[in-house]
Amino acid sequence: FESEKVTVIYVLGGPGAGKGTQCSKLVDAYSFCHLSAGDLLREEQNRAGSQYGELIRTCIREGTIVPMEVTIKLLENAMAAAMKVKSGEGWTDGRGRFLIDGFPRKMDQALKFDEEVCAASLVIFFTTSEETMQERLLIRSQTSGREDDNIESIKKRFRPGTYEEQTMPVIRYYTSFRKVVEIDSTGPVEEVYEEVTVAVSKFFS
Ligand code: UP5
Ligand code: MG
Repeated sequence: FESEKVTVIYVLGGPGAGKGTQCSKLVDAYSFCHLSAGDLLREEQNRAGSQYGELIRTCIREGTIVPMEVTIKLLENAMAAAMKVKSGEGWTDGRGRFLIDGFPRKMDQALKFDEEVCAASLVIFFTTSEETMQERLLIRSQTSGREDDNIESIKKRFRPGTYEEQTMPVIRYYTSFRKVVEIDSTGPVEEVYEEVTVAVSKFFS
């Protein structure tokens, strides 16, 4: 697909900050195609014959970042597929609208995706306390079946060095281009969503 024909919004924030929840709500209101990098990796991990299955499983369990070539390829393929299926469907301005959730988590990923696939127009960044995030993940663990929703993996996802050192530079980078909208995601889902819609409506107006 041609990068001029898509609008990309990155949705970032710590584990359990509410990225997936808010993206699902936005999909209904703005006919976005929502691509969660984590979900795409989990799908690939379970795909029979995938050469990356074991690698992805280990990274997700250990809360480390999967080599970017794998993630970028999955995102690119999913975008191309959505452009074929969805074009014309609600994308009235003729541009594909993508919410990319949980990616880029590292500076090298950001630069490579911007350069080789498409530059992001906006970054929605959810912040809340680690306590809140951990509590949410523990509740979700009762039903999610996710291999990283257990206290050991949760602790690893929060360990110093992953989020602060790898993802925060990405936020600072896009902040320098005035592309970041930071939203406190501590409150109830609907309250957070109100702020999200303000940011997104402004962007599309
Ligand atoms: N919930 C949500 N909002 C709430 C609110 N306002 N009030 C009360 N409850 C709220 O939410 C988590 C839970 O909280 C849910 O039960 C929800 O109902 C509730 P969710 O919206 O699912 O949060 P989200 O931010 O999406 O959390 P997630 O766990 O998905 O974030 P992670 O960043 O940890 O997970 P992700 O799937 O993105 O990545 C998983 C792993 O994949 C990474 O650790 C890494 O190993 C790998 N990965 C890569 O290697 N590269 C990538 O580019 C991406 C992922
Ligand atoms: Mg998620």
